[in-house]
Order: sequence, then C-alpha cells, then structure tokens
Amino acid sequence: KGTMRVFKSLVLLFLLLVVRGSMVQLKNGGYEDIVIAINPELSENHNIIRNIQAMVKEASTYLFNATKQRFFFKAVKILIPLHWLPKPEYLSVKTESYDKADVIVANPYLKYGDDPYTLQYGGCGEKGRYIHFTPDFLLNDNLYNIYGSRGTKVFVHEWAHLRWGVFDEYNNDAPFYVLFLSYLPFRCSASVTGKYIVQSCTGNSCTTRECKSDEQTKLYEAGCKFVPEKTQNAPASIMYMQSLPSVVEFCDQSTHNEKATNLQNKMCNYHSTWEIIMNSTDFSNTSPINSASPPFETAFSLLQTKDRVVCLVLDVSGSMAANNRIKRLKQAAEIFLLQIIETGSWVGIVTFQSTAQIETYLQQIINENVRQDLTKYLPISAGGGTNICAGVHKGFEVKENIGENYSNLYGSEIVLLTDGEDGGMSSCLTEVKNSGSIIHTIALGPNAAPELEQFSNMTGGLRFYATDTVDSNSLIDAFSGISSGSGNISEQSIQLESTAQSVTVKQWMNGTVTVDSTVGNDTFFVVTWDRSTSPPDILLRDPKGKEYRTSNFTVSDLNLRTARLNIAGTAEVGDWYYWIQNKHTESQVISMIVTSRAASLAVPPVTVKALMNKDTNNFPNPMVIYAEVSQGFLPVLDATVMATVEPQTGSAVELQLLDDGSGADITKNDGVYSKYFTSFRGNGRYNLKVRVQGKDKTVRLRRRQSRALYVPGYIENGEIKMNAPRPEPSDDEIQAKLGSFNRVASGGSFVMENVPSGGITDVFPPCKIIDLEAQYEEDKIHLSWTAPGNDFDVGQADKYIIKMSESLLALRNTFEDTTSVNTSSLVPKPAGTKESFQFKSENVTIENGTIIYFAIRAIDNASLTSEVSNIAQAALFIPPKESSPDSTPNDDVINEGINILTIVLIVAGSIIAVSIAVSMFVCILHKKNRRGGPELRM
Ligand SMILES: [Ca+2]
Ligand SMILES: [Ca+2]
Repeated sequence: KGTMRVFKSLVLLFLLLVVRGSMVQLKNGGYEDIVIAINPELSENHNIIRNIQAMVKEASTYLFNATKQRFFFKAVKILIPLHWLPKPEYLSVKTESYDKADVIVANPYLKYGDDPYTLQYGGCGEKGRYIHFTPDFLLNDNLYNIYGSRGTKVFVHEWAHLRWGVFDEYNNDAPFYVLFLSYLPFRCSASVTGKYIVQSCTGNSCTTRECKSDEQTKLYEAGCKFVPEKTQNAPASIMYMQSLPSVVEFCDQSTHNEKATNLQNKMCNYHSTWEIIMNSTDFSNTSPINSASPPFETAFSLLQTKDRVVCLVLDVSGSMAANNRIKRLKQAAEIFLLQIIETGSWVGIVTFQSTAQIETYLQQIINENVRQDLTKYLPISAGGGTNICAGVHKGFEVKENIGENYSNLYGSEIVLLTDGEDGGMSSCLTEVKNSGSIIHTIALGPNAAPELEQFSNMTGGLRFYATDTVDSNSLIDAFSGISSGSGNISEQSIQLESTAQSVTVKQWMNGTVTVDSTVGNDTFFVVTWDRSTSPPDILLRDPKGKEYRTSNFTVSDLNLRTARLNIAGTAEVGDWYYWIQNKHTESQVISMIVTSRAASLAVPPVTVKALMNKDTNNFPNPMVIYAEVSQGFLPVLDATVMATVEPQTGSAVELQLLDDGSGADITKNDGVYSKYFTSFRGNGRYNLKVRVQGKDKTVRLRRRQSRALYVPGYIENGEIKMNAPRPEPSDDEIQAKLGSFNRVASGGSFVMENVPSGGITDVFPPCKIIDLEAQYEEDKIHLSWTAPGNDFDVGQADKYIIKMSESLLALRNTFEDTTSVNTSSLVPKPAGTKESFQFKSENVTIENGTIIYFAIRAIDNASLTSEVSNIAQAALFIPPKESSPDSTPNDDVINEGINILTIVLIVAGSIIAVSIAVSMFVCILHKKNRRGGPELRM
C-alpha cells in the first residue's frame, strides 16, 4: 500500500507536467520545452532555424508585455530532420517528435497558403493541436506588410490560439454586414482608424478609391475593404489586426465588442480574449513578474532526429496463455514487423515474466529477410510471473550492439505489452522518465496493470488497450497504430482495412476494400483465423479481374493462423473483392487486414488521425471523439466516419462522427469529424477505433481558421498603399477528385473514472446549440439550427425554450428574464436534424436601428437543460429620411406599423436588393458564406 501511495503521488507529479501531445511546461511564467519541428520534406536551409530563433526571441518580450508581465518564452527545442547534415551543436532528440510538436514548419499543400494558422478542434479555452508556419512565411520578409512582424505579432497571435483556446476577432465572411452598421463595429477595438477602400485592377495596374455607399440602403459597394491607418494609437487587439504597429494588447472586458460577429464571440460566449486567458490554468498558476522585460532571454536547443529504434518488450507471463493471447500477440506483432515498421529502422525484441530476456538485439531493417528473421524471435509460450520493470530494463539494454550513435537511449522507443499487474512498477518510474526513451503501452485484457499508461504519459508515448474479444481486432490495430512520429508520411504504413467476424462452418466472409490512388505501394492483404491450423479458402479479385487464391498467400511454419499476400509493385486502384470460406469443423473468427504505403512521394496519401479530448475522464463529463481526415494539410470532406468505442466490459458502441458544425463539431467542413460520447459501460479502459469511407468524394481546399489576418493594405500619411491581393486558388485547385477510399485507424485508449455502478440515471443534458441563425422573411422571423440530442448530440430532446431581446448580454446573462417566444408547437427532431421555426414577432416594437437577438436552449425528458446557444442577431434599419426615394411612404407608414420589409440579402461580396418599395424597413441578413471561406455562421 505504501509503495502504491508513493507511486500515485509520483504519477500525479508527472501528470501535472504533461499536456496531451504537447510537452510544454510553464514554470514561473516561462514556457519551456516548446517543440518547433521542421518537416522532413524540407531541404536543408539554416535561415529557417535562424528566423525561428529571431521570431521567438522577439515574441517573448511582446508576449510578456501583452500579458501584463506574466508569460514569456523561456526554452524552445527545434527539431531538425534526419537528412540535414549533422553538426556538432545538434543534440539528440529524446521524447520529442514531429507528430507531437507544438509548431510545425512545412510546405503548404497548395501553392497559395502562407497564412499562418493554428489547428483548433476544441471549444473555448481548449488547447489547439499545432501551429503551422510555411518556410516561405519564415523566409520571406516581404510578408511583414501582410501579417506584421513574425515575432512581435504573428507568433503571439497563434500562440494564443494554441495555448489558451481563444479565437479570431475578425470575420472574413460577413464584412459587409458590419460595414453597413456603422454603430456596430466589428473590430476590437473599435478605435482602430482607417477607411473603406475599393480596389479595381486591370492586369497589373490597380487603382484605389474610397468606397461609395448606396443612397438608400447606406450599404457599401461590393469589394469594399477596411484599410487601417498604419500609424495610430489603438493598442488592441492581437486577435484582430495583429499586424498594426500600435497593437500590443489582447481585447479585455472594457475594449471587447460582444456584438461583433466573429468566432471569438461565438465560441467563447461573447467574452473577450483576455477574460479567457485569465480563466486559464496557466494564469492561475502564475503571478505577474516585477520586471520591465522577461527575466530570461529565450534559450534554444537544436535536436536532430535519428533513425528509428524500436524494442518490443513483450509479456510472456502465465496469464498470456489464456484467451489465446500469446497466439494473437504473434499475429499482431508479425504485422508490425512485416508491414508497419519503416525500412531503415532498428528493431529488437525482449520478453519478460518474473525475469526478462533479450530475444534479439537490434537489427536494422534493410530488406525483407531481416523482417522475416525478426519474426522468429516472437514468443510462442507463456509461464511465470510479471515483472514489468525487468522487461523495461532489458529493453534499455537491447541497443547495446549498435555502437556510438546510440550511446544513450535518447529518441528510442519501447513497445511495452502486458496483460498483468505488477506491484513493483513504481521502482522504475523515475528511471523511465529520465531515460529519454518513448514508451508506447499496450494493455491487453481486463487485468493489465492500471498504472501502465503512466509510462506512455510520462514519455509522450502512444497508449492502446486491446480486449480479448477476438473479432474486434484490437490487438492487431494497436500494433498497426505504432508508426513513426517523424512526419515522413510517405514512408509510413497506412491501414486500409481491419475487420473480423465469427464465421460458422462452411460459411463465407465477403467484403470489398478500396485501394485509392494516393496509396498502393507495399500493399498487404492479411487473413487471420483463430482455430484451425490450415487456412480457410480465400479468393481475392483485383479491380482488373486478376484473382488471387489461398495458394498465392504465404503461411509461415511459425504462425499457422495467418495467410499473407504482398502485392507486387503498386496495387491496382479500385475495389478489391474478397470471399473467404471457413473450412474448419467449427465456427471461428476470421479477419481481413489490409495495409499499404503512399503511391508516390509527390502526392500525400489520405490519412486519418483518431483522437479524444482526454486520456482520463471523470464521470459525468462527456468524452469527445475526433477524427481528422486529411490529404496532406487539406481537409477531406463528405466522408463517412464511424467510431467504435469498446469498453472493458460490455459490448462495443458504434457512433457516427460528423463534420457539420453542430454539437461537438465546432467547425463545419474542416475535415475534423466530431461527436460526444456518453454511453459509459463502467470504469476502466475504453478502446477507440475509427473507420472512414469515402465514396467518389472530392477533397476540397479550404483555408484553415484561426489564422493571422491578411491585411489588404495600409494608409500611410494619407496615401493608400495596398498589398498584393490575397492569391486565390482556382476552382480546379479547390476541387480535387479523390475517388473512393477506405481507412481504419486506432485512436488509442482512454480511462473512465467514477462511473456509478448499477443503472445510470440520465445526467447528460442536450448539447449547446452552436449554429442558431435568424432571418426575416416578410413579416416573420425565421430561426434555424441543428437539433441537439437527449444526451449532448445523441438521441432526441424534449422541448425548446427560445428567447429574444434587444440586449445581447441580457440573453447571455439573464436568459430566463428575457422575452419568450411561444414554442408550444415546436417538437424537437432527432439530434443532427436541421430545425426550422417561424414566428411573428408581436411583442417587439421595431424602430430604426433595432437589433433583435435570439437564443435557444433545449430540455430533455429528465428536465436537463442545455447551455444557452450562440446568439443570433437580425438588424432592422430605416434609411434616413433625406435619402428616401420620393415615391415611398414616409414615417406615417412606419407608425402605422405596416410590416412589409425591404430585404437586402448580403451574399458575401455582392449585394442583392429585393425591393418591395412600400416600407422603408431594411432587414439585413447575413447569408451563406462565399466559396472558399470558412463557414461561419453567427
Ligand atoms: Ca468539423
Ligand atoms: Ca439526457
């Protein structure tokens, strides 16, 4: 018990230091261990390193002042690709990797794409995934005029997205809306001065002039842009126009404009960025530093990536004989050795029970023979106790044979698999922490040590959980998920299929696997079965009709339950059909696993990253499951994404992840598919697997959100100086045909705590509605939104409460006290369905300039209420009398309350006036975004 307590406190200490993926630490206001990784695709260029250093140094002082002497950048690690020439000052990487980096430097996928951005999945206050800078952004000083100084402006803007989960305070999609309503500045702060400019170009010659506005509507003409004065006094805000020299602050409560239609307001409940930063744990864990400048200059270390070194440390204790575990381990580890691990890597194998043994020292994978040889060392028998630390120690020794380059363990990886408990685990925790080695853990079966994942948490390793349910393929998926974190996507194995089912005697398992044009090299079709010692009947037909039969598959003498086919050359693109018949005398589980690698270096393959918002979750907080589907940095849209969550006990739960900008999915059409998960089956581990299917879908270019603002130009000494217009990709570049594809990815595991035993009463409210929109349709108000569910975004809510007010903050702060809209006729639809509701506003007197705000909450059948939705707004505007056309009626008509509206639709960039020239009401609606822009709806 004593050791357990020590263990737990050690674990707690380490946990505090570890942030999901990122290893950044905050000590006395200084951020340390920030990792900036250079993509291995980039050729050697030392200016990249130099400019990163200059950027962060500058940013440190700027951040320090912007956060009122609270935060600065203390220590940064720059990861240098393996192929750059070694230098004496380069140190070895330890547990850092490209995949876990906070900042990546990589080419944009399309030629126009130097906008720096931060990939954000989560809600307000949640950390982002990474910041992406292009080499051009870091090397081309001409971009200063567009984004502002890299260090003092852009890096801090992006850091705020990444670290504190704040959002942009500008909105490229609704500029005209805000231009029009002069009393409704979209800027934070509204004190930024400038002019509305329109630019027209013929060939290379451009002219600029101030915008004209329509006589009647007071709307600015199409193409109008806000161009700021270069010299001015506005100090805020970094999340709006970071490039302005005067900008040195985040917006705070006093400068924030909650009425602006931007993502910060929508996501952060109309609070300012500084309020969100003040709410962060970073803020509560620090205090201001009494100094005019950061107490330390930023220190940099340059770390160079090495060849991959992996040691399998495999449990062969007595319990591994149960549930066919040792045989399944053989099948799964063989897939890792023959198909997954990248050529050029070094691999060793260790087994452990009460003691540990080196089965083979490291061997470099230079050809197929080495792979085959390694499989001979996989264990086939089990017996004895469990001593995990003994296994880890031996794993550390296994690299002794490869000499000086590996004089330490830095950057090496251990794949640690165990199915048992071990009271002595804490004895090697500190050693593991200090080793510089990354430990990936695979917990097998229900009794694997509960503390196992601490090894991966401390070292930034992956964590998997495999059940004993054979037809979930979870052990195979775990081994398939351990690919290199180097960022070298073209070398990595990609899982196209992993499916299994119990097949009765003489029955068939049939299916289709699509090989798409982005993959096809080094393609393997693997069939496994769990009982007979001879293979089932296999027929596989490629898209051209070529057939492969059981005799074409290889079955190793050492593993009589796997048949493997390696397709020579590049596999045919299209649908591959298979038919497998169980010839055994009893039913058995048969599975099909297909892996492949990129078809060419030039085209990035479609990849899937499955992840969760937390590694460990406390009931009743919901989990959020994400799948990022992309080709290079391009989001892949319109795919069918199914997640399977398999608990320790009970049956697996399947759910569809959506990219529809509702519920858990904060951004529509960004290739990040999301869903809440609340179907908890008890405490303990849960395993996540995601299947993605595309059917003749297209991949579409979209700019990422959370990027630094592209300034159209400046006014300097009264003179308008425009920047080159933002390069816009052509339609061909926007729409890229991708064809059909299949992907499967393991999302690792998470642990649930405090789930009540026995039946669970409903504790989950409907999720917050984040896509409420309001429109006027003649004399009616039309609201639309996506239905939430009974439990977050699953099931069906019971009823809605809709409120309206002329005060946005009243809706946010005192929702219950605002004017109710009669919703007695409104019955919620199932989660994910589009809702539409029209009503006549009878309780509001419409006057010139009236803005009406709407918000909604959903209630489930257990009377649990969702949070207040985003706040939708509709503005009414009556043009001043002098600009009214003579023929139209005057004030009297308004006073009589004639309710026919002149409707002006603003379809980003163009103004369509639908004139019903009776009244002088103008109702401004902001409609669908233009193509290419992020779909933002306020
Ligand atoms: Ca999304
Ligand atoms: Ca509920």
